[in-house]
Amino acid sequence: MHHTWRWFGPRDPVSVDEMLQAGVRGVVSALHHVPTGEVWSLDEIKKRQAEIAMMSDGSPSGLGWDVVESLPVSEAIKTQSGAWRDHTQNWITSMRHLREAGIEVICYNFMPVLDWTRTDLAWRRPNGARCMRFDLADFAAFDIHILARPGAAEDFPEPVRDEAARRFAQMSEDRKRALAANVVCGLPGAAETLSMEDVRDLLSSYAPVNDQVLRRNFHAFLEQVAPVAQDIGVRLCCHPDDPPFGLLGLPRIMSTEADYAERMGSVDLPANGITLCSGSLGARGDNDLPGMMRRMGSRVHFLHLRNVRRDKDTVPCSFFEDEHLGGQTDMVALVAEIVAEEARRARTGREDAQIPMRPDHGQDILDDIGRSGGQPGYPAIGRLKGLAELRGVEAALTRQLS
Ligand code: DNO
Repeated sequence: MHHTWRWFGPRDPVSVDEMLQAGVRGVVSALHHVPTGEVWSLDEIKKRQAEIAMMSDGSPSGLGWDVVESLPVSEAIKTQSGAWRDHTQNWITSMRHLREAGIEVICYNFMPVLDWTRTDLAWRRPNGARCMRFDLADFAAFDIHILARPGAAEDFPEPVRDEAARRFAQMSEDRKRALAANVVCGLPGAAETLSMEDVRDLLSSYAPVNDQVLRRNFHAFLEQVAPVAQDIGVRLCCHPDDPPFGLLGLPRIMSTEADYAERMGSVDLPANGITLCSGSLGARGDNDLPGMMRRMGSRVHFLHLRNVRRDKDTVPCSFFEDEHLGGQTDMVALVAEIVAEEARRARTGREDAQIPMRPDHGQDILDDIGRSGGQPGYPAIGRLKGLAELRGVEAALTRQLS
């Protein structure tokens, strides 16, 4: 695996020096400051590359910008409304600029409105570590009682509804505010603090977009972008839904192996690939991660290795982000499948034999706790620990093979 690290740019409290010391070989980044739908200029791309290439004392880091995460797909494209045609052309132009700058792997997602969502961003584990958690009853309390979305109650089984009502009745105003802020953290515009009215407006823009329409719009997008990617040597990799089940009445179309197979088949080109995110997909007990890697490995262009523990095996369910070798995905089995896929690629002379991987998320441990200004889930030490564990597994498995 090619070991990478997500860096949010110069404002990220985790520096280039620190990721280098954590042992990474490459960087995953994005131009978060460019509004969604606009073109990423070659100048801005090169500026980020220069930032990545330099340590804080000005010496070379030896690191490059290897993967884009994410080149965002606008809501207009997903709903085929407003300026969606211009946005698609701009997305293609950005992709061409990235390729011109030497970047070949582009991660994106096609999740309506919600990129990711959790109810707790710093949930305490018994050993004092903090992690992110999705609690279904808390989410239902938000959806039914705080957001007051019409029809929300029907979307949850009765015991969850009852539990949500009981919890909501006992919630302080502070807890209600915190819960709402946590849930909307992964929404576009969350940084500017969305009101519940804003969230309802965002959701209502999806009223005409059901599951089938979203699948059609995704297909139309892929038909435009994938042949260009194939032609210029870019590998596109779609990130799964996080969590991988329907929420807030929105359609979800990248949650299972069948979804992935359908999307890849719809434009059957190697450039139309996937991001295998074991954490997102692992929130469904029916997603077999090692099996997915075995069956779809040739189209996996990017790996997010992370682990979750589900409270129950229902879909949807509550879960928390466990340690990288904890949780319910058999990480050793998954890494073994990755190592096998890389060996297959090497045998057939594929230039992308090494798949970029990043330790996805990490628990807040040691000095991570209380370090402010970071993105939830992206602490320095928690991720370093995850990376170290994953590298250890990989090293042991590769030694066995040779
Ligand atoms: C959260 C991430 C997602 C991911 C995008 C990829 O931590 O996994 O925000 O970057 O969904 O498009």
